[in-house]
Amino acid sequence: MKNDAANFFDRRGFLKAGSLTTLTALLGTNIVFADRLPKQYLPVAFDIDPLATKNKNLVVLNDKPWNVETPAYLLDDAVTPADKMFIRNNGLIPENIDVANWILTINGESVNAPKTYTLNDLKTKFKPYTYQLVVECGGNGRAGFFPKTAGNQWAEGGVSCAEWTGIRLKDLLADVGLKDNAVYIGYYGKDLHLSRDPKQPVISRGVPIAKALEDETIIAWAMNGEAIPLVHGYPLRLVIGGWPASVSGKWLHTIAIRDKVHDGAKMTGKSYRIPIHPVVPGVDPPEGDFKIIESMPVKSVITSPKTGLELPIGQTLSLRGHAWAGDRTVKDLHVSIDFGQTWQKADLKAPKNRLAWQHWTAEVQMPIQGYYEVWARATDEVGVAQPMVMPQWNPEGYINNACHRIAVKVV
Ligand SMILES: Nc1nc2c(c(=O)[nH]1)N[C@H]1C(S)=C(S)[C@@H](COP(=O)(O)O)O[C@H]1N2
Ligand SMILES: [Mo]
Repeated sequence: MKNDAANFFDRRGFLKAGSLTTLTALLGTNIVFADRLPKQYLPVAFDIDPLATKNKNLVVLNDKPWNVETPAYLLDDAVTPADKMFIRNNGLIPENIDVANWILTINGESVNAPKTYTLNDLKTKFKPYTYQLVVECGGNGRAGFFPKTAGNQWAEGGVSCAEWTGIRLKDLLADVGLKDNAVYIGYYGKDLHLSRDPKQPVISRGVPIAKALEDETIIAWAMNGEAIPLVHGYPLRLVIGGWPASVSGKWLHTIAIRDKVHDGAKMTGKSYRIPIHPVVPGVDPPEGDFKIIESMPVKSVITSPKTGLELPIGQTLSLRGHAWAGDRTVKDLHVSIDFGQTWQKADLKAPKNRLAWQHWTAEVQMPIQGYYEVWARATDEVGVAQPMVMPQWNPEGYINNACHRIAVKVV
């Protein structure tokens, strides 16, 4: 039953007769008021929802649509497993996915002629590649902005770095044939608007053609060596590392090659945009004064220990985590136990491939008993470091890359 909650409902969102039989059999008794279950609801005893395959310690920020955050200590794996991957949906997970007839269409003003591909075409006609890619929500860190901004209050866990397998978008576009005037791409996915109106777009974003044609921009059908989980875009997903994750379109069915900046849902207005010029916190300038977020800023996370550790005096504290820097690499990682007065260099590894996060480790010694914070600070290859406190405030609460802090009590 894993991952298939949507298949339990009919087109109108009510339990199918067949599903009811299955659930009754599993429960060993009948569901007395089954006909009164709200649309899209399963008996809670089954816990079949997008989280059915998720680690129970993830934090649900919203369930309509699903927005689920991974606490920092659960990001400890080198490669993020499916059960610890954050979820960010803008609409409803598509229902009744027909994999056998799934078609990817490439169209738009800047293709010579539109072309379609079956999943099998993609898997057999092009060379597959596997990359580990940082997928970080543009709103990750929003909870740290003051004054508060609207939107899901992500702390630090709206980020993942899984291994994605698929084909290079550039190989596919070479097969389609582009015109010289291509400037942007835009994706379309099969998810439904919260209103359930199929004509209402949910989200349709994209990137400039240069980013689209990078080696690591892929159309993926597998994550960590298995089919992509439903909630993460099954059966096909665009994966673009290093940029706001909103450009990595799930449940992908169409990519438009545009002769202008893509103008799909959440591409315009103030969505995924920040003011061109710094603003005083709390000031919301007019739409024309915003620019699209491109590469994400340098950032790091402490994944071990979990915040709140009690450490016996005299014991060395081993720290570890990851660091990443959008399109750039991370050059240095430092840790501090004295609120940023002094910094100690950590051991930092190279990324597995471009646009993957980098692992770091450090050992620190606390001098006396008492309360400490461990701060981690990454510096990218051009020397830009994470701010120790809140960076430039922006009205939508994007790209907060302040140092991650954990609490440690030496007893
Ligand atoms: N079709 C579709 N793609 C989407 C979204 C969505 O709502 N619909 N959300 C985007 C946003 S804002 C984020 S942060 C990532 C989240 O990816 P994940 O849920 O697999 O972690 O998916 C992106 N791709
Ligand atoms: Mo996002």
